[in-house]
Amino acid sequence: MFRPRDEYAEPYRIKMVEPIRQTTREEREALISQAGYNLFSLPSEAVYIDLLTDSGTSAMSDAQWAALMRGDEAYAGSRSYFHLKESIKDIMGFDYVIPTHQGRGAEHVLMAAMVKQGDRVLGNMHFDTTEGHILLRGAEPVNCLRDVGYRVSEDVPFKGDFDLEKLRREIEKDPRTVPFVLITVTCNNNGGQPVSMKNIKAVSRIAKEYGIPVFFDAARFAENCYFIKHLEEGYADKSIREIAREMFSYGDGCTMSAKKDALVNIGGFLATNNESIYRKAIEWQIPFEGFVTYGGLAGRDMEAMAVGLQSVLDELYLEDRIGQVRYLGELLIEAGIPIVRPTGGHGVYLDAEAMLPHLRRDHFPAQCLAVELYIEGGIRGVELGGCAFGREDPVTGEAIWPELELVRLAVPRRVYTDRHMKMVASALARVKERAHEIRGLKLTYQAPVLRHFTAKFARE
Ligand code: PM9
Repeated sequence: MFRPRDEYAEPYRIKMVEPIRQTTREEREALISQAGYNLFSLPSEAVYIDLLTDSGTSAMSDAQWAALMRGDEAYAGSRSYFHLKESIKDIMGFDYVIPTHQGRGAEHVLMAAMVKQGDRVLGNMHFDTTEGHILLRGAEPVNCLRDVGYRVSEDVPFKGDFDLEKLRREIEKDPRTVPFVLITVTCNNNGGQPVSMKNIKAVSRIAKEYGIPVFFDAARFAENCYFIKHLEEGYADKSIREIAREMFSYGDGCTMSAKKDALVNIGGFLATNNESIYRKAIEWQIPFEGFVTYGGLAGRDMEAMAVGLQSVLDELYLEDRIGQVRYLGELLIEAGIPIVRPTGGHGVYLDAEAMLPHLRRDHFPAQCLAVELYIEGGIRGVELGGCAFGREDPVTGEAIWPELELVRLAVPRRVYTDRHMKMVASALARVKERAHEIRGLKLTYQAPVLRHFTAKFARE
């Protein structure tokens, strides 16, 4: 299935480094308190190992740095736009391409073109920015993940799959209110869990019965294809490129945050085969992102994306990248830390409720755990729990809690070594020893949408 990690090494040489510094525990205590116990408010220089996100944090290859120099900075008709378009057509098969400044730009353009008040956007599990954009359109985000996807310790493959019965039930409530179905590959909220080809094919067939378009959130498409190759019958002998081609053939288009699997530091796009969706979307792209052939990006960014999209298909790269995430997971399991099983593509997710069982949901256990890991080792993760996905009922004002209360340790691509992973595991083992002493947090400030980015907390 997967080659053991000690049978291979990184399939690259490192020829540029960025020094990082360590802070003292006292410094970290003061900094996190000044930051209102929100890790987004920390200066990155006060972080030793930054696992806040795998987004925009990848190390680019020599080929990508060289591509930057070829960027054509023309406002209209940039050569770099056509390179990007060719790369997307080659891998995904989509003809129409709208570059955007990053993934949420693509989400904005797609939602503005297709979603109206009262609609329901169905998905396996929408990510936070996706959910935010749906809510901003006055529509409802509906997750149709199968139940096992919420069961943290159950070690079964493809926990990103849709519950097909639920999908059909939701469509049948009123198909006219479903502008499209969105398949997020891999599923970020519940562990970077992949979606199987079988499930993707079935979702597409059901949506087509009702004439509903299917889009992918393709942020981590290559990681998803790697899991299909290794875990799904019939794909072992296919290349990642062939698997990607088949996967995208079941959809009408995709949004993509290129900051993940296009291995760049900024960028995104909307791509589709549907000309009328494309025409509607550019009406929003031009005022909000920029002209059709640059969409908020420099020509050089589009060149680096065009190259990154091709190089992410390299199986040795994917083996090393996903192998490192699994390695961190194994270290944590050995240390008795409860994590989402199996490990997914881009990070290890800690089960904060299991680790801090004495805290209530309104103590924000995942936020507490993320704060303690920072204080312990200067390691920054991100809360994906009651703060990121909780909401207040607009009528009653009561808290609505999400199913999961997780801390994600997202591993940037080609940035940290396995020794960094060992440091993370030992810091967490120390947090575990004093877990029963950890106090809750209370929310002192929240924005109406995407509150976790700017929330402030105080210690209980
Ligand atoms: N994801 C992440 O860390 C960055 C923002 S939250 C710290 O996982 C999916 C599946 C994502 C995603 C961003 C976006 C938005 C869309 N879909 O960040 O706007 O994981 O490029 O992409 C983040 P942008």
